[in-house]
Amino acid sequence: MTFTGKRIAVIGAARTGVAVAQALVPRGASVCVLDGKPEAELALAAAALSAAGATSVWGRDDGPEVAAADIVVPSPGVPKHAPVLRGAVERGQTVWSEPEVAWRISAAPIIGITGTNGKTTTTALLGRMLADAGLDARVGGNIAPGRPLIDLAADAPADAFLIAELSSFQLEWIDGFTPLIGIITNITEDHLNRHKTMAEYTAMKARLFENQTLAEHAIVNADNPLALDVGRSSKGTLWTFSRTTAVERGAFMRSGDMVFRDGETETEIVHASKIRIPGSHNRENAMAAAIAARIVGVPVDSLARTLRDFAGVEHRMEVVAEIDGVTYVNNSMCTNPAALASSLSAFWRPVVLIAGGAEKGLDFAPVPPMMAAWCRAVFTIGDFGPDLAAMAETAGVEPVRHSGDLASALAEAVKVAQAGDVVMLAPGCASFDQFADFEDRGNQFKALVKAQAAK
Ligand code: UMA
Repeated sequence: MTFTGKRIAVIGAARTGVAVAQALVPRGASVCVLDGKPEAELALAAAALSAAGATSVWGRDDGPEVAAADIVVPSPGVPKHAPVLRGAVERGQTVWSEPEVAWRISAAPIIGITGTNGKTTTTALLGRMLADAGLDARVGGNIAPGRPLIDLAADAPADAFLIAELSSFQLEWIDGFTPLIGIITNITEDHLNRHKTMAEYTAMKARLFENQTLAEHAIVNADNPLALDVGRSSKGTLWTFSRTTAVERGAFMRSGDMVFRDGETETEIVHASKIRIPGSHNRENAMAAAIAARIVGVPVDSLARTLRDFAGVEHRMEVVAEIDGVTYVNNSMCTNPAALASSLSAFWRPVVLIAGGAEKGLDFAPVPPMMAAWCRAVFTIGDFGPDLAAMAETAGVEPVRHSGDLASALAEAVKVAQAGDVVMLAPGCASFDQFADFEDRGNQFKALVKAQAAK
């Protein structure tokens, strides 16, 4: 479709707002970006917007510019029930998220990856698989740091593939969006402060598949009941992956080997011990990415090579240093209980855990049994730290302490860790009580570990 002459109101002047303006102004749209914050707080965005030829409004995110727009584009951080969006819906205006606009301008097919956990690793790994096979793969979306999907879409040729991590927030306002391949890694509790119920959260993830036909592909985790249900309701060609059972079309583990089956023929891809990213959850991510890569024609030997080489994503199970036989791991991207629980067994070694932060109303029931099984010690930080420390004590971990801040927690962890242990920052919580974001938290952890290594 053409955006020429269209009036676009974008709500939020951060990464999404700037990227939408940069993509649509050159396509002849008149773009106005509104943000509730004052201009002084968003000086870089203000400069980028004026350079892009967009107008901007500061200090309010609603007003006549929105009411007059042909299309309203909310940033993902704008809640669905925000007055500005309720007003637009009541007036019967078109409200499209940035991925919807990206899909409408893109010459290249989109591979969209969503899920509660694993989507960043799967997105990055799939990008590497395609690039290693000589395909033009462009990676972005919700992944941070990275390029918004619309930024990728703006200049991609038809023979490229756009590989985009998508959050449930970004799927809230899609309409015709149809990914060539959609992947749901898993669905467990997260973001209930925004989506209120699991049913609503699951329904948002399911939107990834809602416009697909048999010409498109839906890939889901057969070991995760919610994801499997969503896959079965898709009208796309269904592919599944499983760590425990052979599947008809997709990928599974058999005697330690990853096997790919396209319905008729079976091919062994690689032995699990050769996959460089650690942990059983990463085998799931590897299977999901391998299926997508096979669909677009990546040869099996190339796929296997990538799985042997790919070392992972920053802040996700990132090995920072080995000091006196102890491995220090930055898993700051772990922001919910399911991710915390699964990360504890990833190395199959005792874990000195640093966890805590801002809590999002989630159920931590899966965490204490994993703490009991894997933790040598637990040191907690942030608002939810005392609660997590209480859980660890009840689980029988000793020692446990609420250290308060990251530097104190690391200092205590260093004292109790023994050769062969893993000291892991796996907060299981959001970061905003003590840090700018999860990257800031991970970077501070890495700086502290490096200072420790230099002692
Ligand atoms: N704003 C308003 N009114 C509101 C709400 C926000 O004016 O009611 C303004 C804020 O003042 C702010 C701007 O909107 O200036 C922020 O918008 P945003 O939070 O959507 O931020 P962006 O920089 O556009 O980043 C978004 C994603 N952020 C969120 O989903 C919260 C980024 O994902 C994504 O990388 C980027 O678009 C590009 O696609 C980050 C994230 O934390 C990494 N995602 C969550 C996650 O992974 O758990 C979902």
